[in-house]
Amino acid sequence: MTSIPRPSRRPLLAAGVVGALAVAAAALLPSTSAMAATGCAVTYTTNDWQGGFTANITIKNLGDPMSRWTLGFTFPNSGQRVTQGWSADFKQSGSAVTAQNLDYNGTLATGASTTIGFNGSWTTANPAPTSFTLNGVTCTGSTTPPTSAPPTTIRPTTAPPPTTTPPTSPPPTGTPVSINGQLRVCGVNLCNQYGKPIQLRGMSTHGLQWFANCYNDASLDALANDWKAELLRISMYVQEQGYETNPTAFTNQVNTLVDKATARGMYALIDFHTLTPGDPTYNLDRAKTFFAAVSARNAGKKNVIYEITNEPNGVSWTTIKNYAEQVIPVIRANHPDAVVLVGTRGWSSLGVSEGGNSDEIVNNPVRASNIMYTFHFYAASHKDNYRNEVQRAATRIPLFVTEFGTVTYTGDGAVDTASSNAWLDLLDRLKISYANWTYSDANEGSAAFRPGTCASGQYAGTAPLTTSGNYMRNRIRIPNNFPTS
Ligand code: IDC
Repeated sequence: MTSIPRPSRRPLLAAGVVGALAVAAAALLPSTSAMAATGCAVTYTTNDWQGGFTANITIKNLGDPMSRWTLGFTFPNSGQRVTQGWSADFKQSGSAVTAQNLDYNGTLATGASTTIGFNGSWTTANPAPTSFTLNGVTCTGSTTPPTSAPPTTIRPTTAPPPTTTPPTSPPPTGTPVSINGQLRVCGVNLCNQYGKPIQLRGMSTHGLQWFANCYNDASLDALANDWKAELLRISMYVQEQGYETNPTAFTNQVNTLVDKATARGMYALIDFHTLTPGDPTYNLDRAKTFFAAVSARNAGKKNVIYEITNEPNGVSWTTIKNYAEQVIPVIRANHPDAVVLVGTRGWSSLGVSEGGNSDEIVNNPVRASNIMYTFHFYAASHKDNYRNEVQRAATRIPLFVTEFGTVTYTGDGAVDTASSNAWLDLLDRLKISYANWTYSDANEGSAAFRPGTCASGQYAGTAPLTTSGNYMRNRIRIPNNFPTS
């Protein structure tokens, strides 16, 4: 990989637009009639950059309990579009937008709130909508913050109650999957079942065609219990004696490893490991066949994530996007709520290794929801200019580091500790999930185990580890305190 250094640029981040506040007639006025209780409060905030934005919407039901809901609003400006929504089914017609509840969040008790959101684009300006409806009832009130102080008579006259420190709760017990459940993309983050951003940390297999003897109950026990990893990336090469030589056998091997990850409460990332040729379209038919099979087989699982192409290279972003828009529906037809990951241009470098950057994705995102874009790096080869681009992109698109090495991009060489630290500190801070290349005993610097380890069958502890393995085990073992409410 070559890199073209670019000046680091910062996104134009406008302060959040503060939108509608509480707007329940019933709550604000003295009750004078026995009308059915309807009312809602909506908060609409955005983070804006040139041409795009992320919106978060909190809906509070101030009326009778409801079991399903549809939020409606109209964009003031004709250039405003919803591009990718989450936690609701968004539809747009002209400037009018509706967002309908999903299966899991339709019930809203009186006083209950739910939060939904979307990524959007705009052309000339991005003003907040001026009114919202919930099940057709207008959430009355202003969408701009009050400009004058409310009447003093409704201000509290006593000092607020003393603050009490909430009891510190012990870290949640359970496996990563039992704690976090079904994941979904929320804004630029990966969120758990409580809608809270999390980071998954784990390891990637090497090519299954070469290192099948490294993936068994003993090695996966070590990964789950000794390394305390949350994620196993299952790297199924398509060429190089991989999938194309025996689709059924490789599909079965992937499914067996999904089951082993599931049994240990880890997330399983199914990697369709395209590499050479770099045009994913070359493998489009194989991808459709493979993903139809694995998504049907694993549809009932909460812990499966799909990576539809490893490292596109030598092709345009448009080609990758076109591939993604053909493969994602195949997965969604069977496994509608699974997170799907899309490789990026230049060996999943967000385009940087081919002289580009993430603007091409921001300006032309894949038309699908609940997806993330992948970024790969090798710490001894890829440094500040790549880190700057990740930092810049991370405010605008959801990122997942499905592969990285502590060494050079050849997969070999010495561990670059300084650069690896800089990378992992950045990913931790941004809550970007990662898988390290590789959980294998390949005779190369990126492998976690010394050659011969897999034949010996002893994986736990530090004795079998290489420098890279020891480094990664220490990083991954750091407790990950997942939010549970
Ligand atoms: C490398 C392996 C190496 C193998 C080679 C074959 O480490 O043993 O001979 O693939 O193709 C990637 C790829 C990944 C590479 C890795 C290191 O996704 O397949 O593995 N790498 O070169 N992208 C950047 C680096």
